[in-house]
Amino acid sequence: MALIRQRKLTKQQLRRIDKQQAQQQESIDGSLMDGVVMAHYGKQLEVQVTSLPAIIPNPPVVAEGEPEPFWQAIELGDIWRCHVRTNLPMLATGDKVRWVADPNTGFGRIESVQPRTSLVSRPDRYHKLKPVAANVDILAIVFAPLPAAAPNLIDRYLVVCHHADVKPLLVLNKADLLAIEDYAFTKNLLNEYQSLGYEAVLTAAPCPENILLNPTQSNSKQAIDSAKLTDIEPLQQQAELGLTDLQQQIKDKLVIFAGQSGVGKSTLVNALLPNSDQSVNVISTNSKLGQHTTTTSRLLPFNPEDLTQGGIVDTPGIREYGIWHLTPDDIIAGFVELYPLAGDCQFRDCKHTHNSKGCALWEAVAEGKVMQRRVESLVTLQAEADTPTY
Ligand SMILES: Nc1nc2c(ncn2[C@@H]2O[C@H](COP(=O)(O)OP(=O)(O)OP(=O)(O)O)[C@@H](O)[C@H]2O)c(=O)[nH]1
Ligand SMILES: [Mg+2]
Ligand SMILES: [Zn+2]
Repeated sequence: MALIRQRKLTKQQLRRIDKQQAQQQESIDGSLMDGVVMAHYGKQLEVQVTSLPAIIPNPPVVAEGEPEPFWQAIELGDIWRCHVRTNLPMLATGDKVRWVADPNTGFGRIESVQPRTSLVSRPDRYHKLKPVAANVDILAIVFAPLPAAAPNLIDRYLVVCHHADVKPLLVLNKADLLAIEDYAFTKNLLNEYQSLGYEAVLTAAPCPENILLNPTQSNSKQAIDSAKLTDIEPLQQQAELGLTDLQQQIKDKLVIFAGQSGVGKSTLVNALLPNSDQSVNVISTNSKLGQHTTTTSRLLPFNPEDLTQGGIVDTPGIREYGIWHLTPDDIIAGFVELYPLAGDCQFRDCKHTHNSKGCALWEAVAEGKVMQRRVESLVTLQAEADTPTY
């Protein structure tokens, strides 16, 4: 039996306790404000103030001659380092939170997290699922004629989008290179995905290599001479419109850019952010803070003063996206045109490989209804997810 002496509290004492608790709650409620998680440093997060608390604390009155104590005023748009209440789930960049700021220390504490519209997470190298970014609206899947596009990687990102509830947007960058005939394959790839119903844009990012923007440079001249000249003008217009098109598509949205190294993600991001060297600035801010420079992802807003105008989540995490945490069913669900057919396979546990007996997917390939490479891509991804790597 527990040896706790139960003391009977008088009605008056109970009332007093209730009142104290209510006062405490009220003071937290009065200090609560809205914020958005801008970056993640292990246990600490950076949160931007998006609404002020109902009760704004006043700085202490300092007597003359006394040293002025530390005081961090709470202002809209400021970014605070925050701890997280222990009972909360793992938070991610993009999370909308309710939090309190302590002007005496300059630190905040996150009290709760608002429901998410989407969550991109990925398994870390120990296969533990980690949230990468929350409330992302669009995953821009960037590919290019050079380095040559890997269709299997595009399919992988489409599966990721499906699983995370994020809308995919295919971005064929370096459209200027399409002036070179050898790269017709890449354009064709874009058409294929469009025919599956995915939104797509064609862009040429402003940079010295862009042969449409710098047609007189020697390397551009060479490329243009080898291309059919008649093709260049419409392409030029299309690519120029493309960047505006991309801008329109991601306006007021939170976007992640994913894709192979060298396809031009950073170049595009810099062109899309008003303060083009923002990503460089962020690094210097980090080093000023001294420690915790490793960040999983960071939100770069289109308008730093108004996060509702969206922005870009810069995340290294999405680059090599493992799919071990997905089931074969999760994966096929990300193949829009194949998913409805899977139930028609002769065997319920059909692996959809080329020689699978009675495979509805391969029948559809034979009838020219679906693309063979998509079925092969599905099989590769399902096999990868099925392989225990530890
Ligand atoms: N011709 C041409 N070159 C481009 C275009 N966009 C980017 N580039 C060039 O391609 C190279 C790679 O661009 P990045 O923006 O660094 O590529 P990234 O996708 O960020 O690469 P990682 O950071 O390694 O993942 C740079 O030299 C860019 O100048 C484009 O539209 N046309
Ligand atoms: Mg980059
Ligand atoms: Zn099958």
